[in-house]
Amino acid sequence: STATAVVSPDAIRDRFSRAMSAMYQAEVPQYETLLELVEQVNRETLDRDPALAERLADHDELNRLNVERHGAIRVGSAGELAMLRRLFAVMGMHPVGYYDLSEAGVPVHSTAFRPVDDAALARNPFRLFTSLLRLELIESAPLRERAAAILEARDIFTPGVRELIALAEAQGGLTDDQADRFVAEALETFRWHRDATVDLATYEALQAEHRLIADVVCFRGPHINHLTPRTLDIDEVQRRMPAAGMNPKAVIEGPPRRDCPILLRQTSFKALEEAVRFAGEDPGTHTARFGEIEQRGVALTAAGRALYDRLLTASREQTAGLDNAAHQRVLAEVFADFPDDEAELRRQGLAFFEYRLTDAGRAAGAVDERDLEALIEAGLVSARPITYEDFLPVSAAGIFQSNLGDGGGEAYAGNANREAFEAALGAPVADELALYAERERASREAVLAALAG
Ligand code: OOG
Ligand code: NI
Repeated sequence: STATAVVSPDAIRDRFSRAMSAMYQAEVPQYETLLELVEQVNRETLDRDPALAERLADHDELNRLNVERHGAIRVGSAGELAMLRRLFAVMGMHPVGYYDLSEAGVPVHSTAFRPVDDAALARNPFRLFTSLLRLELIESAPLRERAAAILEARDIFTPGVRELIALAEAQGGLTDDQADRFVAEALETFRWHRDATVDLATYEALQAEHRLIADVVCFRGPHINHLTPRTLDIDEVQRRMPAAGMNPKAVIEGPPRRDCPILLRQTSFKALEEAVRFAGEDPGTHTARFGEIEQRGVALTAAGRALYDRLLTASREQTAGLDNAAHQRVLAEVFADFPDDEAELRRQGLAFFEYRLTDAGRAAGAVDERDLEALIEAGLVSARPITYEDFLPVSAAGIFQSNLGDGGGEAYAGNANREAFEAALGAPVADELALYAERERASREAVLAALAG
């Protein structure tokens, strides 16, 4: 056999995310409209604010803006989740974080498959929020066993993708040609199927237990249920959605608008009711797929996250039932207690930053000063906010619920079970805070070592 170079996992992920986006545009035309709206608002925002454009370019954020997406899928069994882990690893996407949604009445727990190192994130940060159904939370034993049997009988992967995953593992990557085949084969797992695998009565029984259970169990595979572009002005996109024919959820999830954006703000348009066919040719409809947008800010430290969680909880007592404008006003008042200034966020240890030498710093020769704030003040070092690359459980619950409609949101006894999730996955999930802390630490050491001469 000819020895041929393997292509980088980053290149495969980039191809896959573009192929996924093209497939979803063909499947859900409203997604294409949403992409156009986001692109237009991003362009206007950058035109209006050249300083922002310069900062984003400087921070390696501008290149990735137009390819940046996250998607979401839901699977039904440990075997499916473990195989997905191997599939995503081929593209340099690894499980980060554990999210328990049962507390919010959604019988799943989740992780995000995403790239982890700086260069990979800068190239294409494509991520997939991946949820595993928790059949053990179904109370009725016969229904639980029926769902398990249906899931047991399906294979969500093509034989081709199974072979290529094994090949990638054995040879340490894929050649250009194999990578193209891998992308085409992998895409099949996430395609929409009009034909349900069950009859209408089974669908309705599962739907009555929880709409999400029917969505996971009754189809041939984990159809991609949304793809989310990143906007620079989520308030403006939300305002323009109705005129573009989209029905946005009531409120934007996450923190309020700020000078220094933190974490993640998200909103979505409501899921579409789509025609499906049940076994026995019964026609029906299924509601699963929706559109979502996000605006990302700086990653918070454990202290910053604790402050965010405390303020969000405090605001929730006051925001119940409010429209978005009023909701955002209350949030802004409550979040006045969260410093909105980069230097203050650094000094109080609330957010993660990456340090770099400035041109002056590179020219400075050996410097005695070891205090980073003093070095920043002297113009030798710059600090850039590290972008939050993960998700927020309270926001995710809000997104799930706005798409489950009536009958969603019943309570499951909140019981996180990270061990069970990792056992199903066949690997531990990385701790997102540790990843950000390591990036900050490495950049600080590098800067100080360079200045020590
Ligand atoms: C995932 C919902 C959560 C997000 O961005 O937090 C989500 C799903 O509906 O499967 O997409
Ligand atoms: Ni999402």
